[in-house]
Amino acid sequence: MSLQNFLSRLDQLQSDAESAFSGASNAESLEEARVVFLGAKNGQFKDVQKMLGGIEPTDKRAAGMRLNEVKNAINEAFSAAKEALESGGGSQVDPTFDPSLPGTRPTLGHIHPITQTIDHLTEIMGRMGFEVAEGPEVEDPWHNFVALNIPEDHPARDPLDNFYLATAAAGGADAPGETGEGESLLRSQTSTVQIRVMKAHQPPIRIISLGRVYRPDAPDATHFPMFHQMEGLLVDTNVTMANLKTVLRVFANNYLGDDVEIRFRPSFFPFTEPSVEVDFLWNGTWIEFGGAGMIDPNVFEAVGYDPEKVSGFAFGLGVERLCMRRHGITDIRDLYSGDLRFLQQF
Ligand code: FA5
Repeated sequence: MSLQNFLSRLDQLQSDAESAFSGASNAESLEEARVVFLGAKNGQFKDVQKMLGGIEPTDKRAAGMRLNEVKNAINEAFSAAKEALESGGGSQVDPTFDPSLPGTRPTLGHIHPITQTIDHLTEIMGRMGFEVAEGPEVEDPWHNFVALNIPEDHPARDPLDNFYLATAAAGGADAPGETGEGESLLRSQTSTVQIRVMKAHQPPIRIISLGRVYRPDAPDATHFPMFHQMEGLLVDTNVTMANLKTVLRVFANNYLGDDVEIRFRPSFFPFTEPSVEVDFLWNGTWIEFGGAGMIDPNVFEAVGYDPEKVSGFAFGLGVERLCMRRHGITDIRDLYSGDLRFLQQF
């Protein structure tokens, strides 16, 4: 065999082996290719190596040198392909991939404006030392009414004003008779969390609780059957209405701006005495954001506190109304329409 033929056979072998190794898409096909080219018995390299015997003695040295080079190159190509497969990057290029086509932009999630508002309110109240407390959305009448001094015949307990559930009480009883005869309902106010926190902890207490509440209100621009409230509760000794007003004013100035004023209007809630409606003046209009007052002694007694020793205030503000005021939203229903063109503005 001429040297020329031998060398071109070697070149062909090297290029075949390299493309077979780099084209292997997994460990099995790489091993098959290795046996074809480097197999000790019938491998193609062995076959070519045998042809060395037919080369003229004067050309043997050059042929042998080239044979070694090709052997090293094929071994290196095999190691590189093996490493690429092991590191997870198959060397096979997807034939359908066209790098010149415009990409598909991944859709990014977006935090709902009410969740953003909850985070913001939590941050402002946290700076005044209020910690976050939570309670269940499915409540029993003891926590939703009885402990909050709302008697059996009070209109707030009317089935037309609440979502009663046809299941067993989910909140669990904290004391005998606290399950309200096994009924349960979707909580109509976050004031239930006041009771849960006071039952579990002794004063001083300084908490907020932000969450969903449910009422069968017909939806309109300012009402929705599911909405959120921010409950605040502070219990200590010698707490006064002035403390309540200061906390709410500092809150309003931080959330809505320095030019916001606050007003208390006399009102009635069974669980506070005295009770007030809280209005904020903003851009020339007084707007009601929630209710507040000093904790009624009957509530302290229901949770086992001595009303002679402790005093405190509570407030409950509508989160949607706060969010709407801050962002200039005119219809609460937009918040729950699921319309991304609206929601993505926040
Ligand atoms: C209460 O729910 C009392 N628990 C507040 C309270 C807490 C008083 C602690 C005293 C002490 P009220 O029913 O007024 O109060 O509701 C409070 C606020 O929730 C309202 O001012 C309003 O901002 C908001 N709100 C009430 N109903 C709806 C509704 N259907 N949709 C949206 N927001 C509502």
